[in-house]
This record gives sequence, C-alpha cells and structure tokens, in this order.
Amino acid sequence: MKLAYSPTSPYVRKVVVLLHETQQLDGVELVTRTTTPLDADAALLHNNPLGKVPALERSDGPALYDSRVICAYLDDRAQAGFYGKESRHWEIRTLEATADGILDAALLMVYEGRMRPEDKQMDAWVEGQWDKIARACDALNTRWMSHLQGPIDMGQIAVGCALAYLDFRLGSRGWREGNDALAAWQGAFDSRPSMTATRPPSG
Ligand SMILES: N[C@@H](CCC(=O)N[C@@H](CS)C(=O)NCC(=O)O)C(=O)O
Repeated sequence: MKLAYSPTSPYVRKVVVLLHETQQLDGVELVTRTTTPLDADAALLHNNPLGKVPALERSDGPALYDSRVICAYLDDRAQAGFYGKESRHWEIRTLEATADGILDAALLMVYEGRMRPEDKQMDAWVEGQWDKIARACDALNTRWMSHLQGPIDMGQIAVGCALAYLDFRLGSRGWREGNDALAAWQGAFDSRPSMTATRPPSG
C-alpha cells in the first residue's frame, strides 16, 4: 500500500501513529505529496479528487481517503480493536470527530494566514475558528478525561495529534490554560514512541 503523506499534516500523523501502534508500518510506503487548496498535487488527484492528504492506495481495491476512513480500514485490517465495540465504539467515533473538528478549525486558521492576502483576512472569522477549538478543549478537559485515561484507542490518537498540532502551529494561543487535566494527559501521550517517531519537522 502507498500512503500519500506529508510530514506536517496532522491528519496524516493520525494514520502513521496508528500504523506504529498496530505494527503495520512495514506494509505501507510513505509517498510525500505537497498540496494546498490553491495548488493541488496533480499526482494525488487520481487517488483523492479532493486533492488532500492522506490518501491510501491499495492493490486490492480503490484508494481510500479521509483519515477517518483510512484509520478505520487499517484498524479492521489488523483486527486491532482501536475503535472499540458497542457503546465505546460510538464514544471513540465522537472523540475522533471532536479531535478532527479541532484540526479542521486550526487548519482553516493556518490557511487564512498563509493563503489569503492580508487585506482580505477576517479577524472575526479567525476568532470564530479559535472559539470552536477552545470549546472543544474545554469539553475534552471536563467530560472526556476518564475515557482518555483508558486503554489506547483511535479517539486518543486523534486527540493526541490534534493537541500536538495546536502546539506546532498555534502555540501562542495557549490551549492548556484552564485545561490542566487535558494538558497532563497530553504530556504523557506525547511521549509514546509512536508520537516521538512522528514529530513534524520544525518550521
Ligand atoms: N478530512 C480530511 C482532511 C485532510 C486535509 O485537510 N489535509 C490537508 C493537509 S493537513 C490537505 O491536504 N490540504 C489540502 C487542501 O485542503 O486542498 C482528513 O481527515 O483526511
């Protein structure tokens, strides 16, 4: 299998952390793709018409895209149980959706600063994205700690990657403020070998 990859993409990181945690790295070649909303990587488009990473090319079926789909596929392939069963399954999916929502808002903030000319940027819109992130961090800190402290699953991987991305791109916003339990959890999760092996390059 070939994974359309970027070392700085937090969505790709979710997939690669799962590959580490489920010992599936050997079966997947990482193929670097550089793509933005303004300049899609042409080589990526036959695997993902949306022009986004990650996308997973398979020999025995059509390419898969969107990190949630790829992670569910890889979990099933390894029979790893990272999506749990019964009520825990739906908790994990909601936790992953919360983490991905943090990422979606964070990426929009980053793109606004990078892709849009300065005179067209809209502060209120950027702050609206940050408000989503702040509310989601508060919800994780107040309602999700007991789940986060349980056995590792895909929800935890997604939250770990989302919080690390906030540190990477929006560190000055200070997501830890008022979220002590979440900050302590993140500190421990971030030192897992799968997380240290997938740190984005600085810059
Ligand atoms: N929902 C997608 C989001 C993927 C995504 O937005 N990836 C970014 C890189 S971090 C990308 O490829 N952006 C290019 C674009 O938006 O055109 C997923 O979970 O895989």
